[in-house]
Amino acid sequence: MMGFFSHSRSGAARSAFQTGFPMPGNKETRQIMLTEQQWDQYERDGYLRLGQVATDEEMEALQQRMDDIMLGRVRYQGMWFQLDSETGVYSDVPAGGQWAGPSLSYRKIELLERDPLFLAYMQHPLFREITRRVYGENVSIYRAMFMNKPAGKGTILPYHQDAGSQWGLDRNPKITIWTALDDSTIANGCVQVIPGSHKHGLFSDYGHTITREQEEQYARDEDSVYLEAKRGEAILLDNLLLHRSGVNTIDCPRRAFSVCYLDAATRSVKNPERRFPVVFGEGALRVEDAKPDEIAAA
Ligand SMILES: O=C(O)CCC(=O)C(=O)O
Repeated sequence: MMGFFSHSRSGAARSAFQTGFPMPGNKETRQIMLTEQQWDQYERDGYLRLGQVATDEEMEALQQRMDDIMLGRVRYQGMWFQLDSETGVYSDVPAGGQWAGPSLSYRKIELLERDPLFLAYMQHPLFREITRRVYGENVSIYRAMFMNKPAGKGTILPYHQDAGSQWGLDRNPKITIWTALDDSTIANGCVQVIPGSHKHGLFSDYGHTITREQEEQYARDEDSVYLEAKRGEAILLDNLLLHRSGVNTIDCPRRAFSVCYLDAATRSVKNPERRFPVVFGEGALRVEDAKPDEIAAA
């Protein structure tokens, strides 16, 4: 782990500044706080481009690690895997579960907080500042998720919100930070959003996807924005923002890493004993404790 995201160790702030956070207009300005203007923009649109938070080398290591996890070269007990559909149709996505053998056709993988590289990334000082402003000192995660549109494949993800009773929480999550692990374009199924749609609140208590009528009224194509992003670009999303993504029509994958942060006081209504992994504040996971259960010999 030495040398990778060393901000998570003490001495860290210096490395984080070296890692850099290029903001629009001034690539030399190292910034780990958002300006009030950026917060206003986020509140207006429901999303905010954060720029590239990690270095190119760090991004390459995350890409490589993702492939290693999919191919079974690096294994974690209990990590959750879901293969992509064969048809591109959302209702055909197979149920998830254990690793199902080496394949680059996984659609979703969760529990990436068990991996030291991904844990270090999600604990970046900028994300610390953002989550502090939204939730305060103690922050957990609902999920740390790989979202993949495999080369020439992918499944249409219909417009939805990331909140509502199906999440089974005693309060709705507020923010997600989505990071492109590859250049993300219209051709390979980038995320598409309806700016400002978070202001409508939750479309149904059930949350998640919306009805055809709601889509016609609130998610018109002409009001949507494709969030094309360069590899490494991170985007802050309000969990109530309507968003979707399409299929990948090119022969390179469109991989992404999406972390939904929670107030650490959030509890599961189905299982009040359940504790969500804490990433900032009291009892936060430590990168040095995150270790693969198995690393296959090269
Ligand atoms: O990456 C995608 O295609 C969709 C991501 C998404 O829905 C999420 O991060 O909540």
